[in-house]
Amino acid sequence: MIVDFKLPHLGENISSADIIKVLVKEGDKIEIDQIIVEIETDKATIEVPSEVSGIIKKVHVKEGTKAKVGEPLISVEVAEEDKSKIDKLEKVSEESTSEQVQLTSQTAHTSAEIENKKAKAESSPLHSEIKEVVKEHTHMPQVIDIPQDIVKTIVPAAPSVRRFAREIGIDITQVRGSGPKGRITIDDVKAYAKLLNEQIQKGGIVPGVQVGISKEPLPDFSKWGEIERLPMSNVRRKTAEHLSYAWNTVPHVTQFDKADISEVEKFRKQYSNKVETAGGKLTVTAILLKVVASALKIFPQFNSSVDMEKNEVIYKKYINIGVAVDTEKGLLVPVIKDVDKKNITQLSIELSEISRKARDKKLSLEEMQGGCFTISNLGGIGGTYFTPIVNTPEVAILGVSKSVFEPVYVDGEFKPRLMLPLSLSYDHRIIDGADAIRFLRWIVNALENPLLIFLEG
Ligand code: CAO
Repeated sequence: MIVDFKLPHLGENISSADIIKVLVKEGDKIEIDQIIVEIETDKATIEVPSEVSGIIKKVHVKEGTKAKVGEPLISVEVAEEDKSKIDKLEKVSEESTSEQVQLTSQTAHTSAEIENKKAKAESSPLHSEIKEVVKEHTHMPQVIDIPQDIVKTIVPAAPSVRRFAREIGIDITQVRGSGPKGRITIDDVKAYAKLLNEQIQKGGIVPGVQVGISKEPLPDFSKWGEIERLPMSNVRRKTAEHLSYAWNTVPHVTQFDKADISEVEKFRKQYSNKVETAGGKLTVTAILLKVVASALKIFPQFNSSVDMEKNEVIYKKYINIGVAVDTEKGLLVPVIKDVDKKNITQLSIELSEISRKARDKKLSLEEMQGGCFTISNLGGIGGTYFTPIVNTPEVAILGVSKSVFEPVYVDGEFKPRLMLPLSLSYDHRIIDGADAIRFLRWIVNALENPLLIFLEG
């Protein structure tokens, strides 16, 4: 049986993508989840995995060209054992809407057949059970408002799985994938839906569901003057949704402090040429990455996540730090992996690379995932202090503002010292105020006495 594997739906307002790399050729035997092409939208570079295994009969796209959503990427002669997978995909009404279909057999389906399948999927006990739960709770003053298409580009799930989630009212971004590379399966969605049901019954907090917040209708702004309505970019919509979720679910506290970075600045100036020759830019952000990595080792609760469903705290044994990057499209947070194992020159090079990639829209999904803690440095632009929002499921974020010379009382006299304002926002469910100020003080001390990193970090 030959199936066409088509370019999946990529999000609202995205009708096509650039084909960056074609990683397969005719005659290749491919496996499920094997990456077949790399595409680029205005948001990021995305690897498109196959949903079928078999022999490639035809490759329909070429590198450097554009493909429309729904256009066939490859035709595959599907292996026998894959037929059940296709059946399963069809069962969840992959073909039940008039929207783009990613996987279709060459056998045409009549609209009556499609309607039949849709009715079948919708009458399945799980489908109606979950719909019922969602419906039952929508009369409450709450929002079960789960925009799906914004994040399709960064959620590793097949369109059929996304569609299934959407049909039963589940926010797929909240579902943890158990498949290869964190891929979300239909079973993951069902398990999450079950959990959601249980949590709603218990009255608990459910990720992705904002309980107790009613929508306020917007006034008609045009009554007071000219207005213009423009669609939000994907990055902006995703940021808005993620930050609202973080703000609504995390009890935030922000702690402020100041570090005297006069000596760090001398070091930075002294070695900036050397680092530049190596391909990086020695900035306060690169130095902070090193300092924060040491602090996370000493204060492991800052390198954790909270699992309220299981009443557990997850401690991570690795140190990956996200850096907020201001781009034309909005805020992106690429993640530098294993920061504790890299020196400041390596971190400077990597930081320069990922910020460039973020601004050039070249970040891969992998480069934006797996963060343990975030640094947000607005100091290059200005400002004294700010209150950053914790980048959930992380539990703390360090905001950095502009360093300025201030008179500081040292050894009986005022001296001009370069002072760096720091703002630490943290999740008060897991971090107490005393822990937060100890953590921030350690960072300040390490910036003022970098040997502390070798002594304790
Ligand atoms: N105080 C004073 N000067 C600072 C500074 C600070 N805290 N941080 C950076 N600078 C200076 C740098 O030294 C550099 O000066 P020169 O060009 O004279 O060398 C200049 O500002 C620009 O720095 P940079 O941006 O090139 O380098 P960086 O490594 O410090 O920052 C990055 C990288 C990605 C963090 C930054 O470019 C950026 O995008 N910041 C915005 C982050 C953001 O939007 N956060 C808000 C998120 S909402 O919580």
